[in-house]
Amino acid sequence: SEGAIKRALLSVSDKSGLADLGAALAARGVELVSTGGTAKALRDAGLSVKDVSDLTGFPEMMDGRVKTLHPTVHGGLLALRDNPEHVAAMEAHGIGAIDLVVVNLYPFEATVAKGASRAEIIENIDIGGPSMVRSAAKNHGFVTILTDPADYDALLAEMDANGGATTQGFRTRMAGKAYARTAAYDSAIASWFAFADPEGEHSAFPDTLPVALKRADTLRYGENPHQSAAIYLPQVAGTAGVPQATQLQGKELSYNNLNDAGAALELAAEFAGQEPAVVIVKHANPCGVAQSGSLLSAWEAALACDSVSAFGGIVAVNTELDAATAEAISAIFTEVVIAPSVSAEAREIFARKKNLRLLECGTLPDPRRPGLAMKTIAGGVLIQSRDNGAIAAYDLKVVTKRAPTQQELKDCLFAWTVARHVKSNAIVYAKDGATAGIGAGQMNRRDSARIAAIKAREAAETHGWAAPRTQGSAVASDAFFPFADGLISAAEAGATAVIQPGGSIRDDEVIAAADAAGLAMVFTGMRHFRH
Ligand code: 93A
Repeated sequence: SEGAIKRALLSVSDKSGLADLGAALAARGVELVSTGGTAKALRDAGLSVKDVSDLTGFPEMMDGRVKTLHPTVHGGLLALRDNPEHVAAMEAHGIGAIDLVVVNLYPFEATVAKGASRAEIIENIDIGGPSMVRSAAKNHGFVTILTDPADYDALLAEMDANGGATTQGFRTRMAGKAYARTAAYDSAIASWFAFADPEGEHSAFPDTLPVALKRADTLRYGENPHQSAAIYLPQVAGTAGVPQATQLQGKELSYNNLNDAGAALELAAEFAGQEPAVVIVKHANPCGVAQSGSLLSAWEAALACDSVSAFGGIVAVNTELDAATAEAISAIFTEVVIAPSVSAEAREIFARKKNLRLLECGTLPDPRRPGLAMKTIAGGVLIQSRDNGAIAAYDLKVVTKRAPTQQELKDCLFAWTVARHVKSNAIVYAKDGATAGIGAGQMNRRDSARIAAIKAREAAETHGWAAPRTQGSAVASDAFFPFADGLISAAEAGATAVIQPGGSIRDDEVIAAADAAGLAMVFTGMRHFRH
């Protein structure tokens, strides 16, 4: 009938569903034309197929680099069937119309992901395939383009419902999908050249940023129910994080769950290979972090910091989650738990909490890895290298008369590690490897210090401690104290040691105040704003 598909060109690297599709098209009277490997697969399935080389009069050559790049193919794809001049050109040059194109491309992304050689990667840049895809998609007024085996059944249903033709709506939809595919394909190629080519000159900030991100999932909603959301992942081998983790149980992860679990995991990863550590996060800020001889005691210490905020929290740990800790975590309402591994007993314990989302991530992300961090603002996107800078004990400069004791130094470094994961302005008190009070996200540093101290006092009341754990603690500030007041309030809260970047024009005043209060203070020389 009018517009029925009479001739199809099939050229696919991913041959899944090919034989069934070929048979279904043949049964509907469609002539099949194919490139080498595809033609062979169809013949092996007992179908009769014409070779593209018979159409073009040229053999496939140069290791297949030139197979379909020919006017006979592209003329058959691009000719407007209702344009007399186009039709005349087809007749004059012996070009037959091609009504359907089924193409999927050389697996460039998978070749990169498997760590192939540069030569193999280059050879997997498909040229003829995307050319046919783009020609067919441009001429979607007449030609149907399929680039995804998932659409084969829909094509057959279309044909059956329309006397062997497809509807304009279907062809338009498939054309849009086809260009999205070739755009993503070229993005992946451009990304590889920009960031991964072993012979390339890499810049973190190329003139145009090729982003090869693939949608992994659509989410139920975004940060709020009236916002829509989806998660996209980089197509890079060896990426470790929350989206790559295996969900062992529980409800679907929400946008906020993913965001919070990401924040929790990044902080837990700071303690990779060290003593057991527990991080509890709420609204992307840690509300309790501790390291201890056992995971259970780390959990207890982390929870004690702010058990009110921990309700409905997101928990990340740096080591295998054991039964005792699972039991303790289960005792309070927890949204998400993520661990490198979860013991069989711990899994059974969590299984009683049907809604709790339990994730096993295998390896922890490397906190020092390079990468880019993005943020949208009205009118643009800000991109920076991720905050992977770090200091070690030997980078610290003692600026007070008194140097920190070994224990104070340990607590300083612990507080500093936590502070870099707290939204600015961040003030973190820590004692004996546990946070004692966290002040986050305030517009001035003194308020963050006050809030941290208030929380520590509340924790002391809750637990019936004689004094808040800020007594004898170390305090970290993510950026320098611009005035002495913040430091004085930390001393009043009982801190005996301070870690901060330094670098204020009033450093002298701040150091004098520290000396007057008998504090030991170290400068890191590195700031960790986080907004
Ligand atoms: O090397 S190419 O860029 N040159 C071409 O002319 C060409 N035509 C189709 N690659 C080309 N293709 C690709 O070959 C298709 O996109 C498809 O992925 C693959 C199918 O080859 P075969 O049928 O031999 O398995």
